[in-house]
Amino acid sequence: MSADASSIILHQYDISPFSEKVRVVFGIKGLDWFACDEPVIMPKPELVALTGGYRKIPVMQIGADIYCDTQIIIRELERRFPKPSIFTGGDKGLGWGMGLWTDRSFFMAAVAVIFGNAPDAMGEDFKADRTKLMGRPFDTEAMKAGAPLMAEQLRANFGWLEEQLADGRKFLMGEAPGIADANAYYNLAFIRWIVPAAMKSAEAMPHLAAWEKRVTAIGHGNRQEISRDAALDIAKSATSIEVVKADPGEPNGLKPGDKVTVMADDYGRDPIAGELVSSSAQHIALKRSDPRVGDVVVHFPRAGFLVMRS
Ligand SMILES: N[C@@H](CCC(=O)N[C@@H](CS)C(=O)NCC(=O)O)C(=O)O
Repeated sequence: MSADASSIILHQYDISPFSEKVRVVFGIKGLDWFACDEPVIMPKPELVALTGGYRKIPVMQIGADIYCDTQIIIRELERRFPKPSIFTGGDKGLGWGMGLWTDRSFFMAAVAVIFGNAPDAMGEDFKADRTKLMGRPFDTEAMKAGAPLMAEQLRANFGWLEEQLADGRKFLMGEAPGIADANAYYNLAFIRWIVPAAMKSAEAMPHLAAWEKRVTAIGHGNRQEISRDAALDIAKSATSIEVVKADPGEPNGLKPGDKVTVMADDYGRDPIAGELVSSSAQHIALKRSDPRVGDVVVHFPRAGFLVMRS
């Protein structure tokens, strides 16, 4: 099967932990998807042509709709492919909020432990790129010094998962896997890929160790590959499905047609400019054009992103 305007294309790379979060959701939902491999460091000309400046990974493309950040990617997957749901245990709402724990403090502890223990896992060009991305030095010497402290943080985070699983449930919210599992799992996967020795404290937690294996066994759905050029061609010939819609509840009166810029509030704060198409408490969609991809609509979550009038 070759990809078309209705195919799910994930702009990703294999050792990207945030991509793993989405790949687990593909697995839970049993989806067919195309992996479009992107560079690990800048420049990423094809990705930026699609997003208008957002450079983080993953980005999901379906036709001419471009979804930036795992929160909005997973929200869109749940909307388009509701069965099986990722909300398996009454966590609709809390499942999203949990992402701000697992993507920020839990993830940062994992990063510090990984690169503190394996300061040379990536080259100098990677460190320079991540210094620019984070707006502060990606200092593996400092991470090395901090790794013992961060190992304690990591064990505490693992410990919460162990406590959640302690009643013998198979997954974090019950008998079926869902968003809570995808949120938590990718941090473990990231550590296991690069510094498996740092998984000792997790392996000492029997429920967590069994759960990790269970989530690994879910797999990633049905993956095929697509080139960056082919993905861009699909965007160029497709039309966005996003419908113009004003949100009367917009706190600052934003409405369709307004020129705005959107940027992440943490790292990788490159602003993305466009014209507002629709918005809600959880979603904002901007129309923009690029010579290579034509008219596209770029989607972002609201929590964790700043919207400014341009
Ligand atoms: N909040 C973002 C975080 C994404 C993120 O930090 N991704 C990492 C890779 S896993 C990244 O983009 N690193 C810089 C890069 O790949 O250029 C999300 O949920 O998608």
